[in-house]
Amino acid sequence: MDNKLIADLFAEIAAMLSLDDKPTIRFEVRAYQKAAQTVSSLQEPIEDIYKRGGMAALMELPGVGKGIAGSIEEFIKTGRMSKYEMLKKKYPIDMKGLTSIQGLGARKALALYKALGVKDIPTLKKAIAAHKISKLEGFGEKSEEMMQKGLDLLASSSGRMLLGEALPVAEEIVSKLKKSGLVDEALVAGSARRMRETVGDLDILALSGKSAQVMKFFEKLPEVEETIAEGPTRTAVRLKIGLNCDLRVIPVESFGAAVQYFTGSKDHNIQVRTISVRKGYKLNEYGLLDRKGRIMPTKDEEGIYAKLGMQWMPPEMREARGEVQLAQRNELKMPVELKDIRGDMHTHGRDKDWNTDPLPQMAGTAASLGYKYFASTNHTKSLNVENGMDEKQFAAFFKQVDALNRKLDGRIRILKGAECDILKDGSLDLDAKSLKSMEWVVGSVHSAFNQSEQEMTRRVVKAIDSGLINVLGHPTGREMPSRDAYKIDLEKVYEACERNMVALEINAQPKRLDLNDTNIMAASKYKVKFAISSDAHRTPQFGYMRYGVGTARRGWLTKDRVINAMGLKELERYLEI
Ligand code: DGT
Ligand code: CA
Ligand code: CA
Ligand code: ZN
Repeated sequence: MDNKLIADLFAEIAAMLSLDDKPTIRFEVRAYQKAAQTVSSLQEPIEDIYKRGGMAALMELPGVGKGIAGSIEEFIKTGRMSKYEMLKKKYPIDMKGLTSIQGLGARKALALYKALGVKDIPTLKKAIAAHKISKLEGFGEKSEEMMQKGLDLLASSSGRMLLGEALPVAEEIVSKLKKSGLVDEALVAGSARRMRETVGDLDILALSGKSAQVMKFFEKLPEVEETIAEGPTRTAVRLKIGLNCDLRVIPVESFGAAVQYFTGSKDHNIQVRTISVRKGYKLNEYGLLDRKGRIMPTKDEEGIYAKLGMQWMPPEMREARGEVQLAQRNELKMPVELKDIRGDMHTHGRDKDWNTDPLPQMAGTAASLGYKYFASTNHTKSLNVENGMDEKQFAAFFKQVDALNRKLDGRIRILKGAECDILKDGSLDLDAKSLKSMEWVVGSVHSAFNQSEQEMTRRVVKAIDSGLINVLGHPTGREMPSRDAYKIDLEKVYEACERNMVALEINAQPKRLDLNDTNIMAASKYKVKFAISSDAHRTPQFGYMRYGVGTARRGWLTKDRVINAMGLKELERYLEI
């Protein structure tokens, strides 16, 4: 019997009791709090004490009276505590889940339940997203922020991690392995190679004959927190960023098969294996074996797909969504690539907005990436926290953009635009004259996320139908891990976009990736174009583009659908600017 288990139950009982306003209950609350302390600080299992001296022995413990001793006895005998269960019925709260969030104790959790009906992590997320907690007495903006951080932390420590946080670390490890001189080849496989928006763990493969040395080198890397399991072919570690990472060292004759196998996905692999069986082969992580069980050496995965009579396909497409069948018929179209991207259609930056880098710096970075153009799309006036501008301020700002464009002298062109708020009722945050003067307008929802599906759909469709926006920014509004997509009928949105020649954004911010892969696939059935955009607020964030492209590729999006895969001339023609 775990003392902590009982102590936690008592603490929770105390918290639930404290919700009652009756003054007499205070004694009981204090008693349970005290009992929780006593039990958790005991040096021996409470069960042993009970077995030795029964109820009497329990009641000798400080703060334990007859009632509480009875609860302990009941729990030891039956594994249940009726006092707890009774209160739990009254307050149906996932206390364990909620209190696992840093900055949220049982008392606060119960207060949130009473005031806002928060009963578990999903309802807490909703309350935070709707900014309900900051308005609550005794909570405020700070504690809402704290809870948001706690949620993020929880997601990153217990569950899956954002690709944008995990992939750079994986690539750093791979690069160090390559520089070590111990491996002939190394790469990131698994979900990270497939550019899934979140990863459960990292899978790194190395081609080397010096397995023991490679493993030793790997375990000593500064990114590694501790070794979990160690072996000649696989070593598993916990990384400091709070994610597990497997390293597998593979001999040359198996490398192609291993890359294919460990890239996955599992469902894709199962389909591919069926094909190999039909051909009389056997495919596993060690190799592709012929009818006689001999390894057919394939140094890369292209060789595997070729021997199976299939097109090779990018890892992003390997999710068993029909790619295997198309590849067999040689009908798979290759998706857009990072090198196809010529510009960025959603960026922030001006010197009076301290959340961003100044525009000249943004332009410098965009040019250094080889971009031919990018759209400056700062926030509009109703977004106070983001220093949104009104019509006049935009006009003045665009004079600066003109001057900068002249100075840049064709090295790169900055398009004058805005990320215009779509207000609650679907109207736009700037007047039509101001919006018409712009070359590229992103329309985005940044408020009132909790509207009904009908309201939200009507709101967004109205904005698309206004004829004043060029692209719908982050169309579902989700922010991983804490904010889910708002309720909206996306089919109606796609239809409206088709009707008005409004593009859909694939926002590349790692926490957004919005539209996501499956939505991109669904939207592609309509005659719509897409803008893959970094939404950079600072220069390094231009680098988020790869996650947007990865998501587009997961959605099988081809280059001809992507606005910012156009050259500058083509784009100018398209936009009639
Ligand atoms: P994750 O880590 O949850 O983000 O997703 P993955 O895809 O990285 O999955 P993981 O790390 O469990 O395994 C890496 C790859 O190994 C996976 O994508 C495909 C392959 N694999 C793992 N288990 C199986 C299996 O039972 N059958 C087959 N065919 N392949 C598997
Ligand atoms: Ca993995
Ligand atoms: Ca793994
Ligand atoms: Zn933005």
